[in-house]
Amino acid sequence: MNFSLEGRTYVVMGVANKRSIAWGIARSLHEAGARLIFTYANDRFEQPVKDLVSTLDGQDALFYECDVTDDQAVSNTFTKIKEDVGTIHGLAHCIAFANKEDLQGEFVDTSRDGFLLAHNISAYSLVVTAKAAAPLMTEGGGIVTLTYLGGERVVKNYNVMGVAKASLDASMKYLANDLGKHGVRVNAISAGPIRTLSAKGIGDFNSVLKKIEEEAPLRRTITQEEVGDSAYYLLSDLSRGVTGEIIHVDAGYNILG
Ligand code: NDP
Ligand code: KAL
Repeated sequence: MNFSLEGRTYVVMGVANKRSIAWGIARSLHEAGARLIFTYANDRFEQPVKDLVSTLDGQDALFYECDVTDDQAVSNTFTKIKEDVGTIHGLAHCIAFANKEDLQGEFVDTSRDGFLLAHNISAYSLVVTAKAAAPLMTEGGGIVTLTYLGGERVVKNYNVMGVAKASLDASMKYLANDLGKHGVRVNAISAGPIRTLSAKGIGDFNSVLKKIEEEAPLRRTITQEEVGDSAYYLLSDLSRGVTGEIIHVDAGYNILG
């Protein structure tokens, strides 16, 4: 079995900057020989993403704007991708958003709009992109999304995002069941805390990282590269018998009681 991704094409959604988990995934896929397609929420991020990708040697990437809250934008994006490359072999979905005011205080205070926004961008977006992307995976394929422990149990301040991640996790499993018959596998990586743009400005993030360093079985936090390599596993034939799974890339923290 050849585990190189030479001759394969993957869509990476959610690179904001060099700290993004999506960027760790892009680098792992690039090193394995894959051709990459990047999508970003609006054209404000086009040049920064292009500048980052120019640092990848010999990468002949494509770029598309795709706001995942817009059904037509998602559908248009994958129509264009089909026209431009034909077949794709996988997709990394690294997208989440909640209003800042809903990521502090008590979950019970979440507004209807805040609840719906978080679920729209962070969970439904997987469903709509999987529907648009799967038909392009004519040789079979893989979809990977990013989740967090706060969807499985209560984590301070994660609040509405935890409920959205629970929805994302369940959506991932239902999608795995629907798309498996077409040779498309759907899995999630539950990453440990990493300092990214999303995590910026969130109170207490340092103390979260410190707790991981003190208590996680590996006694350290994890990196974008480590998530990237697990995504490579899930998007390659190495994991050909795996679907509907959540792999924790979190230095073992989730096993603690
Ligand atoms: P980043 O801030 O780097 O990435 C978040 C991305 O979400 C951005 O690229 C942003 O795009 C994108 N996004 C937000 N709204 C939309 C939208 N409407 N349409 C399209 N894209 C949108 O943070 P991370 O790398 O940390 O986050 C990636 C994923 O990893 C998220 O699902 C997050 O929940 C998950 N995760 C993160 C952990 C961490 O500790 N950092 C831990 C566990 C999971 P743009 O910049 O173009 O607006
Ligand atoms: C318990 C943890 C501490 C942090 C609490 C909540 C984190 C929620 C993640 C969520 C994606 C953050 C936001 O939506 C931030 C947003 O309100 C403001 N930021 C932005 O708009 C920036 C500019 C853009 C790029 O961000 C997005 N997302 O578009 C959780 C920690 C320990 C683990 C984390 C950070 C998990 C996670 O899901 O990211």
